[in-house]
Order: sequence, then C-alpha cells, then structure tokens
Amino acid sequence: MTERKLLTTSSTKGDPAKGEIRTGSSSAAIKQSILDNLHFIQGRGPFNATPNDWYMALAYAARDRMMDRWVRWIEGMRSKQDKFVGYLSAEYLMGPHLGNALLNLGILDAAREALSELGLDLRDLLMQEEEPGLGNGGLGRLAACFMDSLATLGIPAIGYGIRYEFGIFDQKIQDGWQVELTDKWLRLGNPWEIPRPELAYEVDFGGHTEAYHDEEGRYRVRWVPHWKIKGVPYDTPVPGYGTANVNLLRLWKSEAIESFDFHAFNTGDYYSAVHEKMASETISKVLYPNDEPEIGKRLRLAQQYFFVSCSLQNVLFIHQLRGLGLERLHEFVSLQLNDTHPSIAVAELMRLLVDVHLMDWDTAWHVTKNTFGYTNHTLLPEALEKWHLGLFGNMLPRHLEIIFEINRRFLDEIRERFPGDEGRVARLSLIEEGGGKYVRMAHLATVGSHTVNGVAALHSELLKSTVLKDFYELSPEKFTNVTNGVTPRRWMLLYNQPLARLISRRIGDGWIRRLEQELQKLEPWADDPEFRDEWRKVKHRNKVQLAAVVKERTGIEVSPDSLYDIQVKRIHEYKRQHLNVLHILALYNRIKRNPALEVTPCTFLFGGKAAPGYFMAKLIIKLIHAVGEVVNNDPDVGDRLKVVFFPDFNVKNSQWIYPAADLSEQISTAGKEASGTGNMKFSLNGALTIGTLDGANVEIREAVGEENFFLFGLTVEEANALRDRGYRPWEYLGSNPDLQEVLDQIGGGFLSPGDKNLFKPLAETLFHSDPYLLLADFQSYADCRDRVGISYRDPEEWTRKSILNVARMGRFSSDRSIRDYCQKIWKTKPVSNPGAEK
Ligand code: F58
Repeated sequence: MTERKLLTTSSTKGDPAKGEIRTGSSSAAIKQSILDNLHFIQGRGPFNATPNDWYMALAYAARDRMMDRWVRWIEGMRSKQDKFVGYLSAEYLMGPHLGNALLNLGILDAAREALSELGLDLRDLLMQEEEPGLGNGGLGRLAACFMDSLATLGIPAIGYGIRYEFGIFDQKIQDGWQVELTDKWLRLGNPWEIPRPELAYEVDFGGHTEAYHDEEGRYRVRWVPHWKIKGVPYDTPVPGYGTANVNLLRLWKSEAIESFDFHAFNTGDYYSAVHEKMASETISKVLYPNDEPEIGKRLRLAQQYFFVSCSLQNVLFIHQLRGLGLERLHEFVSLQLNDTHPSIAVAELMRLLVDVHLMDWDTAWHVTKNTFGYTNHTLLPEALEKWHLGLFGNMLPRHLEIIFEINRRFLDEIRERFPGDEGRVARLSLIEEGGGKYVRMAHLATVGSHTVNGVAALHSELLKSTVLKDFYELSPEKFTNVTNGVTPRRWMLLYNQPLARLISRRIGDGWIRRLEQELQKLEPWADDPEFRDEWRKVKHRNKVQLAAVVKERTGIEVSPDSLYDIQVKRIHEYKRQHLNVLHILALYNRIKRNPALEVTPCTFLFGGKAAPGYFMAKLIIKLIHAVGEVVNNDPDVGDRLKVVFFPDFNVKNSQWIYPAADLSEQISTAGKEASGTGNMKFSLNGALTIGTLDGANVEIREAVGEENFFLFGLTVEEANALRDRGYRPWEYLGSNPDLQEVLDQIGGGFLSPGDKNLFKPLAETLFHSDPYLLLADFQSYADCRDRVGISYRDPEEWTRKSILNVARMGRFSSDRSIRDYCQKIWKTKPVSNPGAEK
C-alpha cells in the first residue's frame, strides 16, 4: 500500500515526503499522521474531535513509528538464533505509554510542535491516557522498568503476562476512608495493543489422567481435561531508548473455545453455552489485589496456569520455528520467574516436553532446570505462595503428578546426601504436610531453576539464611543477588524534564543510556554555588507544581517553601506509614505545648493503596486523614505543618510526586522490605532519604555516602535479638512520655471524637504485640527526623547533599540490573537487530 498524504485537512508547514507520513520524525510528518488517523481511522475532523480522539491519533502516530522496527524484530526472532529472554510475570505496571513512546522514539519535541500547530497541548493529551494498572506495586513496576531496559540494551525479550480487563482498583477517598472503584482502563480503547487471535493457544483444566503405553512400549500419561479455554495474545511494542530495538509485551486474554459452545448449542442448552463462555472469560478478568492469604483462591491458580501455559506453548513454538530441537531449548531461551506466581511453569514445561513432545524425563528435567531462573521478592512468610493439594489436584491433576515425581526424585537425592535427616527432608519437600497438605511454590521454583536471586544484597543474604536456608546448604552455587533498579528514562527524563535538562547541560546526555558511568560526572558540580542555585530552582518549580495538584485534588494548601517529606508506596504495616504518623503527632504535641517552638515548616505527604481486605492498612489511611484534620486546622500550628494524603497513587500520579520530594521516607522494619524501588526513584530525583538498614536502602546509603543519608532504627540482627529476648512493646512507654501521649491519643479518641474507639485496634496492636517494632524504633526515628529538620535549614548544604545523592545513584539504573541478569543468570548478550542502528 502506498502512503498517501491527506489533502482534505489543513496544510502542514514543510510537507512531509511521500512515505514519511507514517514513519517520519519531523513535526510535519507527525502532524500529517495525526490528521490522517483522525480522518481515516476514526472518522473525525479537527472540528469535532474530542480530546480522546486526538490522544488516539497521536498514539497511533507513535505506534506507526515502531512498526517498521517491530516487524524487523519479529523477523529477527524467527530467522536468527540469538538467545532470547522470556520474562514471566503476573503483573506489569507499565504506566501510561504515550509519553514514554514519544520519548524513546526521540520524537517528543516534534510531537509537541506538531500538536501546537494544531492548537493542542501535548500535556493535555498525555493526561488523557488511562493508566494500564496491571500490577499491585513494586513487583509489577519492576517488570515494566526491566522491559524498558531490555529493549534499550538490545536484548531480545518477550514479557509474558495477563491482559486483565480490570487492573488495580482506583482509589477514592471518602470521609478519610479508602473507597475502591473498578478500573476501566479499556473503556475508550487501547491503541497500544495488537490482538493476534490466530496465535491463540488452548489451555486445559480439571479432569483426570490416564496411563498408557505408546507404540514403542514406553509408559506415557495422557491428561483428559474437563474443560478448556483459549488464550489470545495481545501484543504491545516496547521501544528501547535511542535504539531501533523494539521488544514485545505479550499479554494473554482468556476466551471460550468455540467447539464447546457448539456442543451446548447442539443439545439445545443455550444458557450453559453462554455460561461456559462467561466462565472462560473470567480467568483474565481481574487483577488480584495483594491481600488475604492465597489459599482457596481457585481463580488465582487458574490465572497463573493460564498465562504460563500459553506463554510456554508460545516459547516452544518460536523455538521450533527457528528449526531447533527441544533438547537444546535452554541454549536459546532463558525464562525468568518473577516471584512464584508463574512457578507452575516448572511443571508445565515438564508436561509439555514429556507428555506432548515425548521427551524422556531426564532430558526434560535437564532442559527445564537450565531454562528457568527464579527471582524471589519477599521474605514475609505469609506472602509465600502455597496451594492446597486438593484444590491443586482438582484443577491440575497432571501437574500434581509431575510435582510428586519431581519431589520423589529430589527427596531421594536428599536422603542419599543426608541419611536419616528426615527433618531436613520435610523442610525441603515440595509438599508441606501437617495441618493439611500444600504445594510449596517457592520450593518448586527453586528446585526447577538453575539460579535463584533476591532483589537487594541484604535480601539475597537473608534468603540464604532464612526461607531458603536448606536449599542454600544443598546448592549454594545456585544463589545470587541482583539488586533492583529503575529506568532513568521514565523516572528522570520523562517525569522530571527540568532536572534532566539541567543535568544534560552540565554533563551531556550520555547518562540517559549509561547512568552508571556518566551520572557521577555531576559530582564536582555539587561544589558550584551557581549550579546549586539552579538545582534548587528546579526543585522549587517541581514543588510549586505538586502544590497545585495537591490543592486541586485535596483542597489542601501547602507551601512550596516547606520541606516536602513524602512516603508513597502500598500501605502495609511492615512499611510503617504509622511510624511516620506517630512522629507527626509527637511533633504536633510539642508545638501545642510550646507554640513558639522553632520547627522547620514541613509538608508530610502520603500516598498509596491499601488492599481492599486489609483492615489495618485501611485504618492507617483513615488515621492519616484524622491527623491531617487536627494538624492542618490548628491555628497554633499555622502553616508550619501540613499533612496530606494524595489519593490514587499510581505511576501516572507519581510524575508530580518524586520530582518534588525533599525527603524520602523508607522506614520499613529491617529485614521486611525485600528491596524497594521507590527509594531509588526519590533519590534519583534529588530527595534525601530517611531510612532503616533494610532492602536496597543499605546499598543506596553505601553509594551516596553515610553523611548524605539519614539513618535510624534497629538493624536486622538487633531486631532479631530483641524478638529472641522477648519483645515487650509496652515497656517503651514508661520511659517515653511523648510516645505514651501519642499512643493515648490514638487509642483514646483524640483523633476521632465521633467514635472514640475508632483507632483502638491500631493502638492496641502496637501496645500488645507490635510485630513491626514501631515502638522500639520510635525514638531513634524521631531524633533522626529532628536532624533532618535542622539540616534543611541550611539550603546550601542540603542542596549539596541532594546533588551528591543523584550523582552517586547511577548503579540503580535498571540497565545495570538487566546487565547483571544477563551476566549472572541468563548468559546472554545484547544483540544488534537488523533495524537497531539508528
Ligand atoms: C515487592 N513485592 C517488594 N509484591 O515488596 C519490594 O521490596 C521490591 O522492591 C519489589 O517487589 C520489586 O522487587 C511486591 O510488590 C507484590 O505486589 C505481590 C503481588 C502479588 C500478590 C502478592 C504481592
């Protein structure tokens, strides 16, 4: 088809060359592309186009510009035999695509210009995009940062996941409480995805297995499922930055299989046919929020198996398309399990190889073990997935048999190595026995992978000494660490353009692709007063912007001259938002006692979603609002303290937040936060951190220098020792009247005059058990926070620290993480694809 220029719409300045309209990078070509799309695809003219029509038109213009590269990528995947990475993740929190696509394609400015010629503002169109919130938090966002880095580094990769129709709920605040609204991100269409119904796979469930002997007399098993569904891939191109490399995010949507409908129709049972269809479509309907224990969630197991089975069938298809034998799969594909959610893949690959492709067990096991890597993201025992045997066997009878067989062989080895050590055997077993039997998914993932990694140095060490201790003793060489990272493209270049420009003016723009090597060149500028001044101006501008958004969304007025102290992340007791609240209340009480007290004016901003079924987390949100009510409206306080809860924290809203922060709150109980990635985003945007020695904080502090990091709290060892001695939280109150007062206020109704008992559960938990050691850490936190306030009063010194923080954070780029994965786990290298040279 030849490219045509649309003559019916307004003329462009500098006509794009023929054939350029869908591929060119000039503003003229982009403008024409937008107008063409509006006219031919959407049937609209500039006179009646809605903001969403314009957004769609620009999105398609951007997508067109990826297609050429993408087609070449697909061709490369088929014809070349470079190893590729399959990233298996139940969650991807990609954030809005448009800004990122324009940026990575290098056409952000041209698009802005094209739109302004059309009388439109790019910012308005960017705001139009619904967030594809297909993840809960850190784990999903990490997958998204990794997709960006894989494409940027030129590593052929496919991100496999689920195309949830409803992603993470939208959060509304009503009377200080969280209210969940369904997320209808697909309501106005999704211009970024391309459905590929012809590439659908069938997925079986339920039924039973039958043993038989094949023609050669070999023992085989056949799975006779009770029901089947179909997985249809929806493909989203993932462009790299400054490269023509485009990778693929392939998300599966569940659908009914036509033949099943026919059967019901033929027997005249129309309603059961429709029911069948609805049940099939339910599988990919909704993202599970990270609450309640996993046990009993049939649908969640179905989701996991569904996307894993489709993905593995697709991987084998690609491998065979390349003309390669399945016994060499691991030489050409690396599959990474993003936590245990996809770990059923170990059993599924065995099933596909042994039952479907008739490979012998030993070869299949060799291939499987050498194909998978497993990343663990949590040490919290309640978050470790396990499935009740009954439920599991009912839904996946063949997989249960395979798991039993893997386990039998594995435990035989253990018994041989550790004769008589049945305790060890029970601890290592893939099956937990005791009060009910369960399949332990972390064990399955560990046994079925060649490498197991944690996500920060401390976390990887703790994995080896706690939850996977026995596995570490068995095969220490399996264990490694890859510290998380975040992509500087979205988190600096796109969401903090003023800072990015300032940095580039001084050190060039090499940092965007080579953060680890280049960002440190900023260091000498910390001593330049003029640069510090510019740095402060950028921060101030960002703070003014956040103040405006806060005013618009909450009605609260905050001063950009105050210290912006921010804690945004999922609400969870281990993350200790309520420790922050305890301190705010204590500070408030100090001001009440002495209204003339000199305090550094502070804005305390919180944001984050609580899992809908997590009572304490929801109560913490209410508590923040209640404290805000008191503090924000007390004339004795005036403008010195403000407490804000920013509703609906997500990727899109975070664009106002990270760039405006002065202080980043990373205050989890030591040993509980696997890594954290918000800590990195804040620091890369010039915030200083107040934090515990937990997760990646440890490495961040090491990198930025201890004098540039506000450290407080117990270490993991100290916390463990305290628990071992017998932790008695109430003992901390006697010696600490400030803390006693705060706890009395919370428990006694000071913050909730209408319902004196409202916050009692919080106060009582802290008093009686305090599993996350808030009371033990309180004073250390309060003292440290005082030091922050004092430090902030010296703007030159503060700015110096801020610049040094940024300059020394280069290693926390997700590019470095991905290079680590390539080197330590995937044994793969960047590939320049045919279209990759710009
Ligand atoms: C997070 N996990 C870790 N899980 O908590 C965080 O420390 C780490 O930085 C991040 O992973 C990336 O490694 C996390 O976000 C989830 O949201 C699960 C989703 C599925 C249900 C259980 C929680």
